[in-house]
Amino acid sequence: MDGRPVDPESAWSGYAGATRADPSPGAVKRPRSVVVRVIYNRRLRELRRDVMSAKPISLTRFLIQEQHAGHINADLRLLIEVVARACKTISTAVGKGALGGVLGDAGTGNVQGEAQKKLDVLSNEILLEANEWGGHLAGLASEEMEHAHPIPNAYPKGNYLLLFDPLDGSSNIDVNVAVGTIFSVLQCPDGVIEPTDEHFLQPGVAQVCAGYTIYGPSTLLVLTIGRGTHGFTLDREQGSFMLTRRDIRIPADTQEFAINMSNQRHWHAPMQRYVSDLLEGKQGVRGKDFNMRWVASMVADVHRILTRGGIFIYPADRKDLSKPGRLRLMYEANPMAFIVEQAGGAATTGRSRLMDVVPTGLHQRVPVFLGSRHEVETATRYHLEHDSLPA
Ligand code: AFP
Repeated sequence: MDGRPVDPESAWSGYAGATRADPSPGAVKRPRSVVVRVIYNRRLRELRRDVMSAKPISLTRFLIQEQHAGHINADLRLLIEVVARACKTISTAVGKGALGGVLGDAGTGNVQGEAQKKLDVLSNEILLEANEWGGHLAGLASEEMEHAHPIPNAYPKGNYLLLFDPLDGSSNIDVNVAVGTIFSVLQCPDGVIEPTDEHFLQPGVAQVCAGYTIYGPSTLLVLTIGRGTHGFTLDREQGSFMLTRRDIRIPADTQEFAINMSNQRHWHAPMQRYVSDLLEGKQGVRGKDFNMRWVASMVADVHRILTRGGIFIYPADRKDLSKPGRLRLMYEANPMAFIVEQAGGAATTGRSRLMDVVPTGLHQRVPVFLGSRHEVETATRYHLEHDSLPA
C-alpha cells in the first residue's frame, strides 16, 4: 500500500471475474493489492490443476488406481510391472541396433523351425530372467521355447501363467522397422503347483490381461485387463511408461486392409472373393476404395489399426496344409484379440470368435481376422456364406 486513498471503482476494475455489481452496498471493500493477490492465487491454483490433469499418469499409478478400484489384485499389478520393466530393457537393446552387437541371426532355430535372431534369444532371456523370481507366476511359456517353463523351486510361486512372443516381427529388426513383445496372462488352474503345457491350453476368453510393447520411433505399451484398452508411452528420460491414450476405440468402419498379398494364389475361395471385392473399389460391390498396408510385424499392423482403424488378416491357405494359418494362437492371436475387442473391435478365425477357440497345442497356429468391427464381420460373412453353399 502506498498510502493513497483507494478508488473502489479502479480496485475492482482489474479483477477479470468481477462485475460492476460486485461491491454491493455493505460489502467489505478490499484494497487493490489484496484483490490482486487473491486473483493471482486463484489463477495459480487453476493453472496447477490444469497442468496436473494434463500431465499423463504413470503405469504404476494407473495400476495402483485399478487395484484400489478392485479391478486387479496386487500380484497381477506387480506381474504387469515386471513385464513392463523387462520390455524397457528390450527397448534399450533394440534401440542400440548395430552398436549393441545384437543384430543378425543367432545361428539357432526355434521350436517352429524358424531361424532365430540374436534379439529373439536375448529378449526371451530378459523376459524369463525378469519374471522367474518375482513370486507372481506359476509358470511361463514362450514362442521361442518348446515347452512350458515352470518357476524353479528356489523362487516363490504365484497363481498366474505368463505367455509371450518375446520379439514379434523379428525378421524386421535388421532393416530397422518396428518390432514388439506380445504377452498374455492366464490364471493357473486351482491346485496346480508345477504347471505343464496342458495347463496353458485355455481359450482366449480366460485371459486376465494382455498387452504388447512396440519398439518403434517411440516405445509404447498397450494393455488391457479386461476394462478397455489403454496406451502408455515410454518417457525415456524418466524411465517410466506414461498413460497417453486412455480407452482406445477402433472405428467400426474402415477403408484400409492389411494382408500379405504375395500369398494370394494360395488362398481359399472366400478369401479370393473378399479381397477381389475390396480391390474393385468404388466401382465394385463394396462401393468404396480401399488402401493397403503391410508392415509384417503384427504389433505394428495392429497398432495402426488401434490408431486409425483397419482390418488385419492372416488367413489359412493352401501353401502348407499342415499349418492352419501362420500366426500362433497363444502368443499372438489371443492377446491381440483381447486387446482389439476391448477397444471395440472384433477378432475371428474368419468363421467364429477367435477367443473361443479351445487350444490343443502350445504352439498351435490359427487364421486371424481382426480390427474394425464392421469390416471383420463382413470378411467373416464371406466365409460363412461360402460354407453354406452346396458342395
Ligand atoms: P517374424 O517374427 O518371424 O518376423 O514373424 C512375424 C509374424 O509372426 C507377424 O508379426 C507378421 O504379421 C507375420 O509374421 C508376417 O508374415 P509374412 O512374413 O508371411 O508376411
